[in-house]
Amino acid sequence: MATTSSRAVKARAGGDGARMSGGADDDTFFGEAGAEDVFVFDLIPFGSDLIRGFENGADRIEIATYTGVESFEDVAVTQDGHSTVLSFAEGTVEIANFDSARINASDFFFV
Ligand SMILES: [Ca+2]
Ligand SMILES: [Ca+2]
Repeated sequence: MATTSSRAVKARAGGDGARMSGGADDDTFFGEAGAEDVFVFDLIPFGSDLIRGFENGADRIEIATYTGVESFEDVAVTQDGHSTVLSFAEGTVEIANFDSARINASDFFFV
């Protein structure tokens, strides 16, 4: 059995949007088109995760403040090819096929 990636698919949205959180390993999240999905990062560390299908204005990224990230000012946003990469104290989140210029504080919940 061929393994093309070590990345585990842990969460897949469905229905009217979902709250998705992965493990400490590297996860891939699949957002559901047209649904308001919330991608939750609340582990120390949460790994190097990947979000596919992120919808600007509909989907949100939720970060637990006890990970050391308390506001958008604590998030480093960079562009890597076609992806946006968010770097936090406890991991990174790659948003596939997303322009980093579209990321702002309204895309996050800090809880
Ligand atoms: Ca969605
Ligand atoms: Ca993870």
